[in-house]
Amino acid sequence: MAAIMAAGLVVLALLAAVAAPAHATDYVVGDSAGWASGVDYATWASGKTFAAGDNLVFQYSAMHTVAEVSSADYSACSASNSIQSYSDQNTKVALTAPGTRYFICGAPGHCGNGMKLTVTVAAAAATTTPETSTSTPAATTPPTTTKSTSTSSTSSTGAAAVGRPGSVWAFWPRPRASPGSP
Ligand SMILES: [Cu+2]
Repeated sequence: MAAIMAAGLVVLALLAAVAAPAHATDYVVGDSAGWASGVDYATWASGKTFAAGDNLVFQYSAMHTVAEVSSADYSACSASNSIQSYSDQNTKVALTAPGTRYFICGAPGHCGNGMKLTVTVAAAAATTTPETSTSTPAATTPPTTTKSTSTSSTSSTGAAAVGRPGSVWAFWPRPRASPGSP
C-alpha cells in the first residue's frame, strides 16, 4: 500500500516537472546544497537558461547573506556598496529583465572562497518586440542663426562625392556572368 502511494507521488512529481517550464521558473541556487560555502555556482549556473520572469531562490543559514552587487564589486568581492542585500535565509530574487546579475555572500571571506554567483538573464521566451523604429525627421531647424554651419559642411562633402565622375556607377551591382560558367 505504501509502495503504491509512493509510486503515485513519483508520477505526480514527474508530471509537475514536465509541465513546469512553460512559465516562470524558480531556481533554487545550488539545488540541495543551497547557498553555502564549498559550492561551485559557476558550474551550477552553466547548464541553465535564465529568462526574464524566472526567480532565483537563495536558501542559506544565518551565517550567510545574499548581496546583489555590481560587476566591479562582484570581481572585488565587495558587498559594501550592494544594490540589494538579504539575510532572511530564504530569499527569492526576481529576474525581471534581461541582463547580467551578480550575487555574492556578504560574510567576510565567503565570496573570496567562491560563494558568488552570476547569471545571464535572457529575454522572455515568447517576447515579440515590435519594430518601433521611430524615424522622426531630423529637419528641425533651430530658430537661431547657426544653420549656416550645418549646411556648409553637408554641401562640401556632397560636392566632393558628386565631383567624382562615375562614382555612383562604380558601386552599381554588375550583372553576373552567363549562368553555367564556373
Ligand atoms: Cu557565506
